[in-house]
Amino acid sequence: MSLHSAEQNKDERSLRVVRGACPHDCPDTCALETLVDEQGRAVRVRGQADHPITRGWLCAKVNRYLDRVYHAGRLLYPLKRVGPKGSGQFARISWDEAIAEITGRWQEIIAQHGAQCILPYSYAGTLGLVQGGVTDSRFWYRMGACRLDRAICGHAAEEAVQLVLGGRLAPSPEMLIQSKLILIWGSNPASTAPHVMPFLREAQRQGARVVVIDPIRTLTARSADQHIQPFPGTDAALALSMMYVMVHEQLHKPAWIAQHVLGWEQLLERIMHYPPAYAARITGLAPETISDLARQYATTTPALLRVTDGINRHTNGGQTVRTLVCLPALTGQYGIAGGGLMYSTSDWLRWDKAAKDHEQERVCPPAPRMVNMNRLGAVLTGEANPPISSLYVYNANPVASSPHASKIVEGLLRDDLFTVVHELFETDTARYADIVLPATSQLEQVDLHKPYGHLALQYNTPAIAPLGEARSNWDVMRALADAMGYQETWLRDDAEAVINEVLLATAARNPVLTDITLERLQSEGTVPLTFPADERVPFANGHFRTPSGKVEIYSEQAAAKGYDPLPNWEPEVETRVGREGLTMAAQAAASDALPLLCPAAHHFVSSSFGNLDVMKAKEQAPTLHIHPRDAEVRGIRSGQLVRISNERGWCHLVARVGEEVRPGVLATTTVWWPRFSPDQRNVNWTTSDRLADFNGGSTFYTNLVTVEAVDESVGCAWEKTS
Ligand SMILES: Nc1nc2c(c(=O)[nH]1)N[C@H]1C(S)=C(S)[C@@H](COP(=O)(O)OP(=O)(O)OC[C@H]3O[C@@H](n4cnc5c(=O)[nH]c(N)nc54)[C@H](O)[C@@H]3O)O[C@H]1N2
Ligand SMILES: Nc1nc2c(c(=O)[nH]1)N[C@H]1C(S)=C(S)[C@@H](COP(=O)(O)OP(=O)(O)OC[C@H]3O[C@@H](n4cnc5c(=O)[nH]c(N)nc54)[C@H](O)[C@@H]3O)O[C@H]1N2
Ligand code: SF4
Ligand SMILES: [Mo]
Repeated sequence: MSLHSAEQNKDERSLRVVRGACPHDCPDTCALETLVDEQGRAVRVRGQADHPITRGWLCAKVNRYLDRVYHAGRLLYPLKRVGPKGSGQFARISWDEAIAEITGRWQEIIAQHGAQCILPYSYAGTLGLVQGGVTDSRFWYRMGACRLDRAICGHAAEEAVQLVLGGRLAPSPEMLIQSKLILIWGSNPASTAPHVMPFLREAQRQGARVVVIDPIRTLTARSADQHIQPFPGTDAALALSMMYVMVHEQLHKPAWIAQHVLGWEQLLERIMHYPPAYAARITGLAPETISDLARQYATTTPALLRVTDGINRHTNGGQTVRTLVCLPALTGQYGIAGGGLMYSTSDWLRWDKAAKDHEQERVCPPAPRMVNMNRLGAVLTGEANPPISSLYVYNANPVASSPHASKIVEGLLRDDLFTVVHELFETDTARYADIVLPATSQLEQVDLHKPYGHLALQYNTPAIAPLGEARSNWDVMRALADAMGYQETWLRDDAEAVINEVLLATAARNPVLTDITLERLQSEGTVPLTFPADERVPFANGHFRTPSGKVEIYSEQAAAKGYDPLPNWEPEVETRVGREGLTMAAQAAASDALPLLCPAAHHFVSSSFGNLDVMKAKEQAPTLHIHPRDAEVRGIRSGQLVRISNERGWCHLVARVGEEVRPGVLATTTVWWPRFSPDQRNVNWTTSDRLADFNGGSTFYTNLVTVEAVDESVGCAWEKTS
């Protein structure tokens, strides 16, 4: 032991260790340990050593969580706007004044226009049961506020998985080591679920092959055994063509299919339209690459398919994911340890809805209209009738992270819109607020976390007192309920009581909570769901959660929703790929619009962490990756400022010329705060608020833009803001 660590250990003996949960939107849901000194100050955050997935380490972002908690920009007091909207001019007010002003305005709105004119807007600031789920429902349902369809992330994929398998069941990452072939398809765990990576490496050491299918050479792709780069939005054609090869070479498993699949004959007919020579024209891959991938997949067992939400953010995202999810059925990979699909573990445990939401209580008015969060700009500027009169934003930063941002800003500038933002920081969204409320960080609040990437519950005990006058989401809901005169105990209970109620109600009908109590969660922090190891392989009993109990390739439920009853490839709405194939001229022109992908950045979680200097420095710049061929025709050099634009808007990015992307495809990572970007705007000034084919999903990655170099003088604008 070095002198340094000996001293550190001695120092640490005087510190209190508090167990918590990472609140961020990440499948790893890490177990945190916060070390708190005698003055009540957190001095270190680390990963819990004996947690099955966290295993003692945190990602690059949350390793610096204290930089976030004690950031100089933390909002500490309620504020009221004193300058024009968006000017960032605020004056301090008390909580009593803030709550009185908000509820006073709401009572007027309710009397004049109805509660459906008040819109709560939230997403993934924290995934906790109380500070997320319960905050999203109880108070708003009691009021009868406008409903929000929280469809910004994985809605199309979720529905696709639901239609085919009837539920989101996935193996926990530990099971990866049983796989012999792992297809990572439109997913980038090295950045977005980093605790999957050690299991992936272990699998590789034991002889498994890892193939990444992604138009971008991601961090995950760089360490794979093979990287296949299809043109974006063409994956369903690739999967159908793999099926074609399997059937032609009789590599599929007819007996398994006969027993477990609904709609095989109908699918077969579709598959026949996708010989590799045709799919090659669509995907931009060589026909041999497709045949070879099909053979690898069909002849290796167990073979695991990892799909996450990245690939679903296209106009054809629902059908794409649905087609991919059918692949394991062709070779009977469902129900095998180390095989099948790794999408999400969410449906092993679903919280009891009645206990969580209290929606059916007699005091709650009937559910009013619902608006889709992807349409926020449109909703604020005319799509909603009667118009939205008040917007209450928490757990979200729409000006940075929601599509078609210029429309959102236009809406937020409305003089007749009363906007409240509950936040830790003065985000680009908070700047447009009439009232800003200070929020607690995870170290300052109680919560319970149910992961979507593994199988252990995580309790979050507060480690420190709230900074300044910061309050948790649920505590603000309780104060608002009080001021609105709502008497119900389920709007007054504290976070522990809420957790206890939901746990008890859920445990009464789901055996995975057997013996899991609030007391146990509080004392142990991490508590694995209680079910036997042999039941941890999804669908091992051959039963699927669909109406027929089978893998539903043909789906009556899809047909009833007006979707194609079968999986298929549809060209995207904005694309260079039609049914005849990819229309990339041999001689690409500078004026050609190209598809721009904008997936997750390694050092941010959506826009969270985007205000930390250390993370900005690591991300370097809002970068545009462009292939040398496409850069050359446009006269673009690395380091140069470029303008990307389409009919929705434009922004400036810093070019990086290289082979991170295939020719004809652009990429940037998201999301940079507009405030810290050139000209105070980011890529979401160009992304579309069109909805995906399934379930109102977002379509951030169906985005054709033109690119041009800008003159050097604009370059200074980036230097100044960075
Ligand atoms: N560091 C970090 N971690 C995060 C997040 C973050 O912002 N930063 N965000 C969190 C959230 S909210 C989510 S939803 C998850 C997302 O987790 P992931 O799904 O892993 O992440 P994404 O980066 O959205 O997309 C994954 C990959 O899909 C690829 N992709 C996009 N379109 C296509 C396509 O048409 N075909 C193919 N084959 N690939 C395509 C992208 O190039 C990208 O590399 O990550 C979570 N974790
Ligand atoms: N261009 C582009 N845009 C994207 C994506 C993309 O791939 N490309 N990905 C999309 C995806 S997958 C997602 S999930 C969305 C996420 O979009 P959002 O849910 O809006 O996520 P963030 O931008 O991280 O904003 C969350 C905000 O909540 C705040 N917050 C954190 N904890 C608390 C709390 O306890 N209380 C309160 N009141 N606030 C809190 C944080 O400080 C942060 O500002 O972004 C989407 N945006
Ligand atoms: S963001 Fe993900 S990897 Fe990082 S600490 Fe949180 S749960 Fe773990
Ligand atoms: Mo997401």
